[in-house]
Amino acid sequence: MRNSLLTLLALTALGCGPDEGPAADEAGGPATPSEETPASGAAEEVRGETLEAGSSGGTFLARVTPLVDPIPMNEAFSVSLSLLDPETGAPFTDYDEVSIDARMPAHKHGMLRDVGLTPQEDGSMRADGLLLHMYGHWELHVDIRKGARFERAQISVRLQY
Ligand SMILES: [Cu+2]
Repeated sequence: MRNSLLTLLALTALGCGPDEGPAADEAGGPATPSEETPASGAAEEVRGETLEAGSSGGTFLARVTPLVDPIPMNEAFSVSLSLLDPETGAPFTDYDEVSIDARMPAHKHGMLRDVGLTPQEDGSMRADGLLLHMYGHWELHVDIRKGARFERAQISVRLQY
């Protein structure tokens, strides 16, 4: 009985076509995504917990949703990034430049990678190429520049064993 069940599982796995994207990791942990938005684009079905923080001067709210769950160690991953007006919740666009980076404050080092930001149709941005190369406490830095003024929102991420 057990053998035939294993065979069936193996056949099911083989049945996944290459154009279906990465299979959802159902054993990924207790957290299930709280919102299941229909994917408008390709292969963005897996989403981690949304993290957010207000900027230092209260000008904007940064919202980050990993497009993978859990965040992998020492492996590039992507996040969805949205900047919002803290009072109205409307998309915040009053800046000249935006960037996202990550640092490990306890070790005084950064991420060693540049992150590309791509605007999305819904007003958010997709950040590709984030890579956390150690376990522990990281801070995501979302920085905007408006003229000569800079402002940062800082989001804590704990990468656990
Ligand atoms: Cu470190």
